[in-house]
Amino acid sequence: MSDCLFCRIVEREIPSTVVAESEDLLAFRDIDPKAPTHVLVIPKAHYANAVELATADPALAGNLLAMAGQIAEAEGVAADGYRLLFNTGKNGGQEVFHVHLHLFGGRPLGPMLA
Ligand code: IU
Repeated sequence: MSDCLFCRIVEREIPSTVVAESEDLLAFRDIDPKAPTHVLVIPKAHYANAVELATADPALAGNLLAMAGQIAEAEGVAADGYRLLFNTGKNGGQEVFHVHLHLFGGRPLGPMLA
């Protein structure tokens, strides 16, 4: 989808700082990090949200979670813990409608909701 920001990041039309990549997945640093480690993990194929991805391709959804775990290890945040988050839809705070798993780590993150 040429009008999708994250599809354009996948195509390298928009630059990003890539931290991991596979045939089907890409992980890059969030442009506006909310924690010392803030990485977005996305499927290269376009799905609007996490449920759409998991319904269409459960194996890919699982691989996406597994990649997040590998990145947490590589970033050195796994031992102390981290947060994985899918914002879903407008009320869920989703702003980019290409599914992305937020990985936050490197500091205590506090309660889930303010
Ligand atoms: P959200 O879950 O859709 O609200 O998260 C979108 C994220 O995408 C947000 O944390 C932005 O900082 C991030 N982002 C980015 O990394 N690169 C961009 O060019 C844009 C947004 I626009």
